[in-house]
Amino acid sequence: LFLFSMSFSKAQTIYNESEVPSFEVPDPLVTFKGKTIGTIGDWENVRRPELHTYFETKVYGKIPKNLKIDSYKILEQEDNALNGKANRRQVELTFKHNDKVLSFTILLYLPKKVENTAVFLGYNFYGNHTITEDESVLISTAWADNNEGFDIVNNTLTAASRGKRTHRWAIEKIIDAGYGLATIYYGEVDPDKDDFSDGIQSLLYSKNQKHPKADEWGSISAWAWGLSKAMDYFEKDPEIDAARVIAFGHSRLGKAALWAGANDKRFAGVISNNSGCGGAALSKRKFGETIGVINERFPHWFCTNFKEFNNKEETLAVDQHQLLALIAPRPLYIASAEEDRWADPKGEFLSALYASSVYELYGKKGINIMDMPVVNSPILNTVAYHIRTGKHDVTDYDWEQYIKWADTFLR
Ligand code: GTR
Repeated sequence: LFLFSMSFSKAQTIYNESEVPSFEVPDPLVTFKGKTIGTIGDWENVRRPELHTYFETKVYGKIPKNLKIDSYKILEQEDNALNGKANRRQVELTFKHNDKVLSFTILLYLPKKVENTAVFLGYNFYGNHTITEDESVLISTAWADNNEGFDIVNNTLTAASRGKRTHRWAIEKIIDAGYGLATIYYGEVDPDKDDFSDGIQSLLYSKNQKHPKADEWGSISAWAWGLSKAMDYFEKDPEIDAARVIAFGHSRLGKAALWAGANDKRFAGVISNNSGCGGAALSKRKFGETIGVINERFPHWFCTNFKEFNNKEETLAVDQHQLLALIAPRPLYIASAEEDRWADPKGEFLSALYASSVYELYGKKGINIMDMPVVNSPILNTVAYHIRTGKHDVTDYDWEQYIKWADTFLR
């Protein structure tokens, strides 16, 4: 997919700093009507709600109803997983509405030596069984995009791809540091295709509705919803400290993690790994992927209203730094990769920098340098940032920084 995206829009894609048109981003601390915000109260009661509503109705789309977990079931559990270091649990959450049913399964590893565990929660792209060699991890039967590299044929996940994504999930490091890891195959919540007859949206349609309304949820909102429902489950699980859960996501799933953190204040923090356009990167800075390109290739990710801004980024009343600001004062980590120019590392950095004024309002330390740091030199403040060497990916280096940063506020 990534290679495809590089060639798709080669003609228009800007990869040269000198070609980036000048742009202006709106101030998080000035309301749409021009009033300057100087207090936490005004931010929380006036500015934050108007920004949230804008992102909800113009960018990602509203979640029509707060559907509760109908039931949950422990499908499998083991007290001696990962060479005896961890408990493993696979928990299926089921949702019902309008005679339709949707289930998704959370794979959980919790360190044995810790009680009331803080957890990293994040989706995976190709099934829970790809994140580990552990033979006991169940293989999802949900729809998957055909992909030879992951042995997916007839849109079905297979055992041949067990463990194929271990390099993105530093499970041992996470467990050894005393954290739990929870992951979900994102296709179980909403299959990643331009088809609104399936996925969680389909449970909540009104009579004869076949597509979300222009201001209703696309797939990113659906995935964000799923993270919040996992949180509903964590609140019932005595072994998990629901007050210390960090939403994590890479790329499109990083976009979902950010939106989940903006919607749901129960998340203690958010990590956006290479989330790019429609995630951490500024939209008005037209470097790499743009709104027009993302909406054309993935028409189902954002709400229909977002298409108004195709090639008209300047008409957006917000930009992505204000999405980041919605997470304040909770810790937020934005990570880029040097070779991931499609995601615009500088646009991701500037977004974290421009969100920082809201963190400062709360007396928290945001990004306090104006220029991007050099590669592999993380800034581990409440707003954290790094750009590492290498490609669009999640690496051990990334996880080492996330753990170090989480230790500063979750311990
Ligand atoms: C790309 C897309 C990016 C990013 C990425 C991914 O094709 O253009 O916005 O989301 O996919 O999720 O891997």
